[in-house]
Amino acid sequence: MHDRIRHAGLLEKRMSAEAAAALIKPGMTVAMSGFTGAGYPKSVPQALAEQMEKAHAAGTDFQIKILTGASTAPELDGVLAKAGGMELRLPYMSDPLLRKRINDGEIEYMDIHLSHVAQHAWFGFYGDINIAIIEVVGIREDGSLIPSSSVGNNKTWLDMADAVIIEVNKQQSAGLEGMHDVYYGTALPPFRKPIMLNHPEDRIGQPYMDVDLSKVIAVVETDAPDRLSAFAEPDAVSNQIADHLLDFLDGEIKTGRMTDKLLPLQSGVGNIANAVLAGLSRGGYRGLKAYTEVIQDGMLGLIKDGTIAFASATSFSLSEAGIAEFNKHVDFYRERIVLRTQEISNHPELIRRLGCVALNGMIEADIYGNVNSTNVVGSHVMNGIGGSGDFARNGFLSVFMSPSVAKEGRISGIVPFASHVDHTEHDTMLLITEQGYADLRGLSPKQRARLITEKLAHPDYKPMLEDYFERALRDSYGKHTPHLMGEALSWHQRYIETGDMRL
Ligand code: 0RQ
Repeated sequence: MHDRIRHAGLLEKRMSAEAAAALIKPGMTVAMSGFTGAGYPKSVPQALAEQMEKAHAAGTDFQIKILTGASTAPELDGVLAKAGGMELRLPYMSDPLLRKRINDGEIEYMDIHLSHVAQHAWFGFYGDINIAIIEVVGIREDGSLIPSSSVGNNKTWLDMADAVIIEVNKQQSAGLEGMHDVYYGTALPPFRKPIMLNHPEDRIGQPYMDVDLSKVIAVVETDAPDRLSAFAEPDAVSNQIADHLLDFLDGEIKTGRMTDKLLPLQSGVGNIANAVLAGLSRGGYRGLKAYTEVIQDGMLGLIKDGTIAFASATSFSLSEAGIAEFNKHVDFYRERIVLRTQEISNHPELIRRLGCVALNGMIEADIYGNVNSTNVVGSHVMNGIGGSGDFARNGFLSVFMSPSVAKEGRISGIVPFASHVDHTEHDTMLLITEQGYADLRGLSPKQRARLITEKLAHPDYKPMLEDYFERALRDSYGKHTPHLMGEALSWHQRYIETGDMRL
């Protein structure tokens, strides 16, 4: 028997990616595996894109709606965006070409909290799911599926879809088997029950995914690596941000709000979050826990050196070196990592119970602490909110970090009014730039405005913010959250007109 496909019936369903892609028809809703460039189908989407291009060349429209776990890769989002084959895409994405098409107004994109996606699908908000395409490491004798390098929404897609295409990727380490915990206890209101997970390392599900074998219409074999996520080497700015976070955490330990084991860490995506995590190893912590979505290189390093004793996530997002390290020591990491469905990794009930410390990047914050994670100059989407809102709203601490300026100083990361709000002032507790940190807990709006300006703003922009706030204090319609409405977004408008927020 085939060593990766150990079920006789499914072995019979093997076919080429082209034949499997031909089963997908225009107008369908197709749900795919994949989360932060890991565990996405590698060959059927490429074959589908070719068929779409042929159809378009022949004058026939061929578009589908695509649902995933989170971001995928050029072989999925990139090729389908290029082929003009996407009518709608949700939730998180990060592919440059897809981003461009969305920002050019050619593709409808729905940005949704990652914990909401599965339940919204079950509630029927996205209509029927016609086909699920799911990458797995292998198929067991009983037909159950060994999940791949991400779990994401795969359980939901397998359960809900009318038909299923399975990609078996032999390049994924067989050592991933046993690392997953797929929870089958979710129900819909009013029948929901508490989820009995009390520690990041608790196992509440099963290592394999079930699939109704009668729904499987194709099994495709692949042999290709995940997208490799290259991270920028931590630079002076990200190291300063990490140092401010370490200072703050030391203060929390001294006041007794946390012990030196902290509370379970969540770390977002991107260069800053990755660098900050790597910086935590300088803090001298041992035996920490993580309850997070994504394991980037920085976290793998912390697990290796013992800073983090255990990490729960839904996905990996590793560089080439990170994947090599993981594959080489997979038995070590399997004892210290569990991958769950994203409805559990990002579940508000569990994040609140565990008291996560949420560490996420941001695009900009305003003087009152509203945070924009997604839309540059209020309209150009970068990646999406991902899970940052799940953790920021429900965590013990919500931390947002960014350099104080972007684009060689032409953009300030601290502005009078956020041009798009993902996390409101009610959800943000600690903001950090390389200039310092602002602890907003227990402060009123005007107190926040003074502290944010003083501690976080770049020297080029600090006098401008002080001037704005003083005039707002004097002339604002109301004095609770003083603003000059005609001027609040003028920095962004100036950037659009002159390419620089500075006067
Ligand atoms: O642009 O790529 O052209 O150089 O944004 O910025 O500073 O390298 O920071 O990689 O940490 O990303 C918010 C995007 C930050 C990320 C964001 C430009 C900047 C650069 C990247 P270039 P940095 P990071 C859980 C958590 C939302 C999702 C989330 C993110 C690029 O953290 O996607 O948190 N967060 N999920 O130049 C214009 C500004 C800018 C700006 C930065 N004010 N104006 N451009 N940039 N600030 C994980 C998941 O949910 C899956």
